[in-house]
Amino acid sequence: MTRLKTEWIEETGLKASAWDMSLNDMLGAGYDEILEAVGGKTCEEIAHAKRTLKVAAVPVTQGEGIIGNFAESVAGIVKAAGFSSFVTLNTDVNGLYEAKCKGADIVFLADDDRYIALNLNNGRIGDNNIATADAYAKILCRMSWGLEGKDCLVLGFGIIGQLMAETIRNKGGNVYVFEKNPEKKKAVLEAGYFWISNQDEIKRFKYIADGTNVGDWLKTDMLNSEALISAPGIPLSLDIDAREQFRGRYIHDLLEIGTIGMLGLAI
Ligand code: 2YJ
Repeated sequence: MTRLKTEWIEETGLKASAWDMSLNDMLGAGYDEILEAVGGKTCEEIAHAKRTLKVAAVPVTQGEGIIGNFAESVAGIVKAAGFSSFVTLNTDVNGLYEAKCKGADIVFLADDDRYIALNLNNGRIGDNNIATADAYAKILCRMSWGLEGKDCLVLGFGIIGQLMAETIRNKGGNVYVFEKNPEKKKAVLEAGYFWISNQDEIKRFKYIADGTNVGDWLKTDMLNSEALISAPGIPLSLDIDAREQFRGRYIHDLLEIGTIGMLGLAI
């Protein structure tokens, strides 16, 4: 799991509304649709949640410690989605206590291993891995006007890759997995997916979900010119030229889509 860096998320909170608009431009769907799709809620339920729920982001010092701007970014994203939100002054357990005392219904918090949204009223929980993978797989589905019967390539068979593969299969897609680690072949085949280890084969695919966490390795000439790429992996695989060539054909962010999906699961 990639640990975010302060400088990567300096403007995330401030730009969270603009990113919602960009998603709407590119996909005809933004935060509201992610809340609906990942959380399985109706738009009435979501509108009610926005009016009534208070969300707190609690900084956590455990392990490698606080990432500057992390809790602020989370609160900013939640606010941009239309919810009331705040960052607690205190950290860890004391921050959780503060959140509850100040009337928070949902708390967001992350340590080095897990990032969750916990609903203090009903016990619902939104895990970042589950929410991120589900949101991005559904984004790929939307970008592609449905995945039924389509050959889809999942890059990387880590946690996010595995979860995206499941959602893609549930959407009717034929799942191929490109993974460099040969030890994962057995698990890929046992799960009923096709195994690809030759990088040249990536070019065959128009529908790609990228769960790898090595930046800048995916070059323009490795990709199908019609490729649509849903890319939660951090850092982004596409190199600078591919980012330019595939502008509007790939979706990637560092925190927003996953956080909104978590909120969808927690409300
Ligand atoms: O509160 C803080 O500022 C920090 N404790 C945040 C830590 C964020 N955690 C991570 O980035 C980990 N890599 C886990 C993320 C899980 C996402 N799949």
